[in-house]
Amino acid sequence: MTTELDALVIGAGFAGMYQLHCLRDRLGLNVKALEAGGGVGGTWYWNRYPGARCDSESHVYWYTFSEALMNEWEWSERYPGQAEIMRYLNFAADKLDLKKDISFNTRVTSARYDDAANRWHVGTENGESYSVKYLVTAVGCLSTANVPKFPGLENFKGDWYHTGQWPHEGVDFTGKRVGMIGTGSTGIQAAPVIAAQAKHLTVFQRTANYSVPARNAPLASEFKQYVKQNAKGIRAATRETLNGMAFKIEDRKAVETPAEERETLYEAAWERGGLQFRATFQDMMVSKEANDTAADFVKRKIRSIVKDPSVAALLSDIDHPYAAKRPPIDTDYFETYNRDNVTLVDVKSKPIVGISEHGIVTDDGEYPVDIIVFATGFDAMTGPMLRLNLTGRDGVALKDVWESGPRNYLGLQIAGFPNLFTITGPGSPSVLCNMPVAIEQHVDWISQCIEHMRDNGLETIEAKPEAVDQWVAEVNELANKTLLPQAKHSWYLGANIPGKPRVFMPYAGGMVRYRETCDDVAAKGYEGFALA
Ligand code: NA7
Repeated sequence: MTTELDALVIGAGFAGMYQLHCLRDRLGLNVKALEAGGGVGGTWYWNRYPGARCDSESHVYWYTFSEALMNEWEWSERYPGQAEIMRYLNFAADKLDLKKDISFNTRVTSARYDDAANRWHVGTENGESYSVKYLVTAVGCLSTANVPKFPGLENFKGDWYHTGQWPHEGVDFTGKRVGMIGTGSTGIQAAPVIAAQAKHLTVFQRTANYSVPARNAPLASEFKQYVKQNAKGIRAATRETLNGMAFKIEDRKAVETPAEERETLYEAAWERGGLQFRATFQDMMVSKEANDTAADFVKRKIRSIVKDPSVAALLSDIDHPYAAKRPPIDTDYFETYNRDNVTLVDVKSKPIVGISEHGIVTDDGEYPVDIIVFATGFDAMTGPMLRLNLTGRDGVALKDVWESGPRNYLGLQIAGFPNLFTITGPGSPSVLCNMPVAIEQHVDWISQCIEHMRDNGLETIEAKPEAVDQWVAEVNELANKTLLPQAKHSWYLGANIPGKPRVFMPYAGGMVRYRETCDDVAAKGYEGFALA
């Protein structure tokens, strides 16, 4: 039995939920969403590890398309935690009555374009099949967990978990020796919480990382009131910044600011906490000299917090510019290394060679542990798309089209894959932007495009190969104007996955320019797309 629909949305996180709402309630299409998880929430459904929290502040981390939703919700903390975000997304799904049109526990395993019928045939793990005109992927950027292939893991006698596939019932670390691999945003959030409960925590660090205090706190009732009264203004502010946040990147340059004044400004930003640290100077991400001033400041902070000089040296031996990898923010991360029950192991100089029955084995010997936590990240951006096994026109597989890296137009469409739209994938600002802002822009654009097609009796829209070539070149050029590609181990570059092509994947030109480009393309009759 094949279910015939106008459209199918893959995923029911922030993106899939809004896309379902737009296509069903604004355009009146016959549409469904398929979701691998047992509920809505996307990344927040899976990432239930201790300390999981959003790095965007709560007053900008929500839907802004509906005043009713904004009026009825109130966040409790400066940064929303995983459980509160799940409550919010369930609240939104219920308000919009979305769940009745979402199939949960339904993983898409194939999607094939049928040239003759101009339909997408979509298959699921459960053996269901769908035939649809429009297919929209809302699969997130960080949904394909990366568990490194360490030999011997299958023989490990303890328990192991990847942070992105965390058990719903939680993990009790009481009295346990825990080994955690990875010091990205996730490891940096998890370490203090695990250390507070476990008998011992050993952190295995390959690349030392910067982190700035988050300074999370409950929101004061005055601030909650301010958000309620200024919701529209806050929304407008997030549409005017490069990164979809409500704060502006300062106009001043680090290289033109006297050292003493610079130090005062960094100190104030450190005290304020959060991703805003990156906005202290406008040249921080384009000038190595400017960036070095921030890098040096954070490294000095690390050395002042961590009491053991050899541990402090390892933690501050950072090999990339500040924020060239996704910059973490934390609650007591560096302070955690002052605890008696925490050990740092350098696996850059002495790599992990395997897992034994009883622990983690490096070039230096065996570290016995009861539980291994893999905070080892994701096959980012392309991973979730490739896992869908997409086949376009003439039976061409996406994995072949993207063999040397992602190729698309505006990050929205792939040549040879008609009527397939991707939300916040590679080639779009996505992970360099506050995600709900990027998602709302993409979903609005896609929905208006489908409406345009319907109103004009059009059957297919497809990116032109020459538009793809130009877009890929522009994405590369914009990245190369920044320091972002200089972090050799970054998941932005695919460098965390062995064998993955090294291509800087997100669009680094900023959300404002990106939005203007997409609007301009639409205003010019969808320039760069073939419409038929
Ligand atoms: P990240 O940022 O990709 O971090 C993964 C960490 O795991 C990082 O420190 C890696 O070291 C480490 N890692 C990965 N593979 C290995 C192996 N084989 N050996 C040792 N260490 C390894 O993932 P996160 O989950 O922390 O964050 C992902 C995003 O989620 C985050 O940026 C936010 O946008 C939200 P490496 O740096 O590669 O040397």
